[in-house]
Amino acid sequence: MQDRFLIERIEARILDIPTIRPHKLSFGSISRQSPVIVQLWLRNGATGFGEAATIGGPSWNEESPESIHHAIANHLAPSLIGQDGARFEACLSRMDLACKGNAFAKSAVEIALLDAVARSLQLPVWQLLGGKQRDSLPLAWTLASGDIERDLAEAHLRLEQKRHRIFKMKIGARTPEADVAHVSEIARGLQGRATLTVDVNQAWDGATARRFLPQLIDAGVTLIEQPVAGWNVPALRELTATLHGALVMADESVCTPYDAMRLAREQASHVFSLKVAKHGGLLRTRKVAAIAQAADIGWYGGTMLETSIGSAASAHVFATLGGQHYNCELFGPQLLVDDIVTERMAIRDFELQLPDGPGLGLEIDLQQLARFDRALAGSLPQ
Ligand code: MUC
Ligand code: MG
Repeated sequence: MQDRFLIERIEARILDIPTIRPHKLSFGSISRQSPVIVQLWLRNGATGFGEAATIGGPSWNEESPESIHHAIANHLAPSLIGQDGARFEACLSRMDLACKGNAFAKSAVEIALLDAVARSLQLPVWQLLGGKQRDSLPLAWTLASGDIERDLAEAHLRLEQKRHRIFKMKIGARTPEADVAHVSEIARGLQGRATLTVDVNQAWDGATARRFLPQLIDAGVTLIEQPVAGWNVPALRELTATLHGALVMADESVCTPYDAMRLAREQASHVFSLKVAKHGGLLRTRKVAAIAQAADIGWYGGTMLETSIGSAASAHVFATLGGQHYNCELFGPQLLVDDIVTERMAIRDFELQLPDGPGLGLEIDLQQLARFDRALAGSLPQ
């Protein structure tokens, strides 16, 4: 047993951080994020931070901030205390024994573990994941205010600032006709200056998708994310085989490596949206990415709208991946009114710059953590 990496303590807290504007998706509108932040202490004195964020409580998938907190405090943390924290895979197995599923909760703990061990070794987390293959990642922004004028103003500003030139539109809440009109108007307003994608977040059935996706492609959309329900792999496969002029991306359909194997076997999508939380951590994200690569499926660096902690963790693993690459959308910090780090990752020339410091390469602002801590709400000056 390597005593110096012994896990001594793990704590989790739920934060409530408002968003800069309402963020509208097919299943609802959010005006705050409630990330669960994990802090993990090793015997050698090093600490690490991890995060799992959901969107709209348990409405994106089964886990909620409260269930994540519960799983960590009652099952995952007790399974790891006293263990050798440098044995990452063994720690994941222990968490699997203690708790079925709960991928988001496990990922928050695993990120904190890698951060703590990497800090002890004075290495960046990407070094523990195989080494980086890129220093920056092209960064998308999501237009989801629900208002065309506001969406266009946001897009123009971000183009001028050289921050984003890939824009994802959230559709599926209104009629498909209204969505096509909305996307077409945004496309006209941007006059070919940006790459346009849509995320339907499972809202359509196969017939609706077959009828309306070609109209979105005509309007200029080049990447279509999760047009049908997560379970509806037959429809996803058919769209992948028959649509021309755009790529089909699986998001809610691809969480575990077993999901990835099924989609790969059936060639049911052109691209996987990789998300550290839904895959259950950084190491398991690499496993899903390996399946994508072996099946000639591209990858895209997805987000659950995390703060800088979760976004940096995702950037670290995405930067290690090879294969066909379809950008990332780690813009969560920019959607929040404030952050919990002293300095955010830089965005330059439309790309997110990967931190190089030890661990996740971020300094956590403990005052900000306390300021947004749900359990302390009202007890501190805002
Ligand atoms: C999703 O389903 O991709 C990511 C970006 C965004 O705006 O919402 C999310 C969730
Ligand atoms: Mg999605």
